[in-house]
Amino acid sequence: MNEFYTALQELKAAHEALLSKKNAKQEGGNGIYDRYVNPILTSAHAPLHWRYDFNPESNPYLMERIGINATLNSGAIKWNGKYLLVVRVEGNDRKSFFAVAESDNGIDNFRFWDEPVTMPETDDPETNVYDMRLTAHEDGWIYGIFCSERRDPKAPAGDLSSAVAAAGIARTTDLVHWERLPDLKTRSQQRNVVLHPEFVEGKYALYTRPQDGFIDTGSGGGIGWALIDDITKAEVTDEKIINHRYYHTIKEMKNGEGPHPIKTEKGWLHLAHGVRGCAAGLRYVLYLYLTDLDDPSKLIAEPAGHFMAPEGDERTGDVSNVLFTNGWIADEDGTVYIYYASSDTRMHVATSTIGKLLDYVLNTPADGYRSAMSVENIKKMVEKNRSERGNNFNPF
Ligand code: BGC
Ligand code: BMA
Repeated sequence: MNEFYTALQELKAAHEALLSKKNAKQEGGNGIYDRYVNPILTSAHAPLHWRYDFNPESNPYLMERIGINATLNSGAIKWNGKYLLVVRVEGNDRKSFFAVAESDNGIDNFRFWDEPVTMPETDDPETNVYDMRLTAHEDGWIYGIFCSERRDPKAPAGDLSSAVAAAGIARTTDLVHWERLPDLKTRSQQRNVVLHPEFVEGKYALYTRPQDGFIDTGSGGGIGWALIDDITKAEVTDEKIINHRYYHTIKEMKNGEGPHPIKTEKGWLHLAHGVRGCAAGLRYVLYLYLTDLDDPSKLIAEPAGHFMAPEGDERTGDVSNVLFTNGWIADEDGTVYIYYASSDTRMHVATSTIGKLLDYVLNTPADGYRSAMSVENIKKMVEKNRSERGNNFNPF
């Protein structure tokens, strides 16, 4: 018995040490954002009381009864002065669910709330839920739109992998009690659906990602835009693509909106992911683009290539070579907290500012779609630096 309690104490002490660990900015960097030394959430951060039965009689070996496999793709919101993530927590059973984790400063000491979110199901319950985007809408509700996935009813008997993805919609005022609304009605499968925070032409506006199949976007794909009359019976009737896929770019195979865009004086600042296929599988990276303040569906700037790509330890995990994001927080002082997951395994934060991100989107060369154009961009840079050499400003 004593042994049990000693072991339990050690377990709790190690957990507390992990949760209270301070984070620090990584040295170096590219001037655009800062990465941090430690991931902000891992499976080991999951509360012990979700995983262990603390009773020595029913759990004499102090075994973990319910294993947590990963903490990934999290929605984010600043709420009552705290930085909250609605984390996709995945159990060893491969089911994911949502759980809120809270931090005072947005960069460390994230702690899960006592219990995972109880998300109401619809009449046709899904198998799995994931990747929630949070939007505090001007209608007063906080919405969570997420992927609701079930086995493809048309799949042949032996095919236990084919699935269909739809957008689940729920809303809350306290992030504890959620009202589930009907899933988004749309012609195609949908993942990566995001609610714009303001009404547009008096309607709710959604970023969508129409696709033909579960994985393949097929002839579809691109980030779409749709206006919705009634969010309690949301249906996409008309959808236009506002951010396209292109051959030989970081989003050749597919792309999708991350969290909802941030409103800035120069336009709506968007964070998205782009995917290309290669011998190692799908490679997911993050990119930014800017749309018009008065017409959020109108693209005004988009730097070439990725904004962030997997680096170092981020490169490996359950699904290696993946950075994915569905949450960021723009603070009152202009700091932007970018919450991203690496390789479908753990959560990280990177920080930047609205000023820096706008400078990045407006002054990074756009994609010329050909090697020769990339060389031209570098030559322009060299020429600029050469002409400024005379004034001792930038010797090289
Ligand atoms: C997984 C997602 C993944 C999707 C497409 C789902 O079953 O849960 O993480 O994005 O498949 O590969
Ligand atoms: C999906 C996404 C994410 C995931 C990624 C890589 O399509 O929706 O859930 O991070 O694939 O596996």
